[in-house]
Amino acid sequence: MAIHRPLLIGALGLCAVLAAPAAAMAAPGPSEAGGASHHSDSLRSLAANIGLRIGTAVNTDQLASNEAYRDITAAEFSTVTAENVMKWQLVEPTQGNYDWSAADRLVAFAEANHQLVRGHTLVWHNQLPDWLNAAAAQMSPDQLRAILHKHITDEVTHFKGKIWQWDVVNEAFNDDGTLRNSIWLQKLGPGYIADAFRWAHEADPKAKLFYNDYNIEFTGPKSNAVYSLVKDLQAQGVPIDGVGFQTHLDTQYPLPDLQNNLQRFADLGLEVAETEVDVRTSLPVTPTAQSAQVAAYSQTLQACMAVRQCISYTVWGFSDADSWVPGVFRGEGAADIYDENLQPKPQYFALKQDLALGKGAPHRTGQGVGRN
Ligand code: 9MR
Repeated sequence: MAIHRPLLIGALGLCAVLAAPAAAMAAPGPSEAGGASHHSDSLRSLAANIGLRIGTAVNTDQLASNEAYRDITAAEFSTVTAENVMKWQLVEPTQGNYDWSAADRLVAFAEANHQLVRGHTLVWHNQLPDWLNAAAAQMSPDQLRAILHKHITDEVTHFKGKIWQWDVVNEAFNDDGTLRNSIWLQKLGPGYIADAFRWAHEADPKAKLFYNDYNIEFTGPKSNAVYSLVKDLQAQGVPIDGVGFQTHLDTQYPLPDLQNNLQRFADLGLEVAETEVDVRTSLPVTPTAQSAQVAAYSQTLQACMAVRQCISYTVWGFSDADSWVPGVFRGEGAADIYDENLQPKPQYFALKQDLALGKGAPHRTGQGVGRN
C-alpha cells in the first residue's frame, strides 16, 4: 500500500469558517448535462451551473448495501470513480479470468443517474494481481510488455464508450522527481508510460487520457518532473489529454500554489482535474482543525474553479465511514465531507457555497464524453 508522505498543507487562513445553512430542498433544479433533474442546491446542480463536474470515489460494497450511501452518490455527484474495482488486482484476479461484475454495476449505476465515469487505473505499481507479482520478476521485458499491452487493451475495450477520463498511468514518480522503481520501470524502461497512453488510445480513441499522481499539487521536484514528462509526451505526439492532481491533504501542512500549478499544466494545452480530494487531520478533531479542513476544501475547489481547463473535482469518498485514511495514517481521519453517519459536515456546505458563488467562473471545456 502506498504510504503518502503528508502533503504540505497547513497554513490555511481560518477565516472561511462557514455556518452550515439548512439544506432547503425545494423544487428540483435545472437539468444538467446528461439530462437528469436534481435538487437545485445539490453539489452536482451547483457545479453544472458553472460547467464543472463534481465527483466521488465509490465504494461498491457500500453502493450495493447501503441505501443512504446510494442516494447521496446519485443526488450529489455528476461523476463517479471506482475506488478499487477497476484496478488490475480486482478485474483479473487469476490470469486470463476477468471479473468485471462490480465495475459493470458501477458503470450501470452511473448511466442510470446521468453520471460520467472516471476510470481508475490502468498502470500502477500497487494493487497488482498476485499472479503478476509472483511472475513479473522472471519475465522477459517482451513478455511483461505483452501482458501490460493486453491488460490495457482488454480493460479499455471492455468499457469502451463508457469512460470519460481514464487514469492511464498512476503515481509513476517519487517525491524527489525521479521515476518510481516499479516493475514497469525496471523491466520496460521509462517508455512504458508513452506506450500505455498509445495502447489506451487505440482501444478507446474518445476517452480522455490522464496521468494521475499525488503531491504534485504544488510546485516542486515532483510536479516539475510530471510537467517535463507531459511536455515530452506531447512533443512525441503521445495521446495525453490531462493531468489528475489527487490532492490528498493534511491540515498540518501548507498548500502553497495549487491554482498556479494547475494553470501551468493547463497552459500546455492539457485539461486538469482534482481527482482524489480529501483533507485529513489528527483525531479527535478540534474546532481549529475543522476550520482548517473547511478552508482547505474551499481552497482546492476555488483553485479548480479559477482554471478554465479544470474539468472535474472529485472527492476520494464522501464519508468518513469508509475512508482509506485511518488505515494508513495512524491517529488521523475525518478527511471527508460527510461524517460517519452520512451527515454533511461544514466541509460539504463550504463546497456548496463556493459553487453557488462561482457563477462568474470562466466557461469550461470538456464536459461531454470524449475529446474536445
Ligand atoms: O482508497 C483506496 C483503498 O481502498 C485501497 O486499499 C488503496 C490501496 O492502495 O487504494 C486507495 O486508493 C488510492 C488510489 O487508488 C490512488 N491514490 C491514493 C489512494 C489512497 O491510497
